Amino acid sequence: MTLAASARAAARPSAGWRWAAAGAAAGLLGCAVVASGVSRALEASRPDLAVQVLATPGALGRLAQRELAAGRPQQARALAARALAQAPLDVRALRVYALSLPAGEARRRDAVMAFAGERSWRDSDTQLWLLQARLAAGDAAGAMRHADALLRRLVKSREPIFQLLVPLAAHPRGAEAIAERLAARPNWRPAYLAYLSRQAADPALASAMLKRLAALGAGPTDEELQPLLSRIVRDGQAPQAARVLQDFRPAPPPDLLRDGGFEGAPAVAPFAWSLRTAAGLDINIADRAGGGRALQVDYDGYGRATSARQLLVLPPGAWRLSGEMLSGSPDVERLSWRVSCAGAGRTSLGEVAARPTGEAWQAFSVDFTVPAGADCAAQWISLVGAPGARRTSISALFDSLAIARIGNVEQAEP
Ligand SMILES: [Ca+2]
Repeated sequence: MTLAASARAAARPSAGWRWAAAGAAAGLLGCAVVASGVSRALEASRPDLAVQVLATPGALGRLAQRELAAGRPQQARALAARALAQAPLDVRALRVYALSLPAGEARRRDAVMAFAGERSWRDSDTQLWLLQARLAAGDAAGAMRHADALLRRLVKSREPIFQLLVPLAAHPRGAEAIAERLAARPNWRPAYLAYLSRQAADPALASAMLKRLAALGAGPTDEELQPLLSRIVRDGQAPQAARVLQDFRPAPPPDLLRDGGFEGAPAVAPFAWSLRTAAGLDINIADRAGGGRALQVDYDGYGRATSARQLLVLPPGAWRLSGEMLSGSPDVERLSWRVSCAGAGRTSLGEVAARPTGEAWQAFSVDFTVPAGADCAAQWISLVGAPGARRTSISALFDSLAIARIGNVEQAEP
């Protein structure tokens, strides 16, 4: 017996016909689910059949939707009207009815869609249509109500909606409407801010949005700030990124090394220590005997590795890197601190090798000059491992790193 024949047989009028139909369909579908579940499954997979045997609003609505998608608006409207006669608030039927109205009835269509949207914030198709309609009408606040409803639910497919919102962010009223939503910290906020930072043609759009949020008392977290800084650095504008960071995290002195004492002072990547553990290299921030914390490195002296680094934006001029270290390892010279230009040339500006210190901490320093020019507008300070011929065991602690100007400041300025 085919599914259709079975359903027709089961559809004989009787007190329990719905149950019978459901039972027959359940047998055919080979699944032992409850009757209402089968009704829903039938509605979803064969709304044409479900209309014959069940005639539920759900089945009528689905069939109406199918007809509309197939380019038969009159049939769609008739089926939607049947569904609405039984269930006047069925959102799918409302939406299909509205969208199958002839072009001359745009006002009625809009009114029914708005009603459907208010009825259910969970119907994505309705919310998306309303979002686009509000955007087309220039109603930023209205658009954001629907965008918010969609984005809170569509965790995995937010990008197309973020894309719709990029032009909105470029207009003052649009940006204001977006910021109002973001200020409530919805679940889509970090993803949206990261998208805007990475994808907008001009990163100033994201920067302006973060400033709006700060003005609303809902400024960016470090995680929300980081994609914007990385974007600006990637665009080759590291000093600009440092200024943006300074706007949001005022911390004197702004341009120098951050958290040189490894005490966990607030910092946002890439203007923060980035520690990289590799084969033969273990690095972490550890407690220091006598109080405070320090950078601890264990290195086998064999792999080539950059273990810790931070982006700097030192203006041109003469500088001194200083710090203190502790190591009893004879081969510790294989570790050195280096300052180099962040531009394509990666020109090394200065380097100081570690040295065995015995039991006591010892100071170290190296002087270097930052040249003028775009290639050296930003610099990396890094702890690098220079591999030797044989493995060894190197253990060292570094602390109190600082960078300060030396020489005549007047002359050093560009
Ligand atoms: Ca320290």
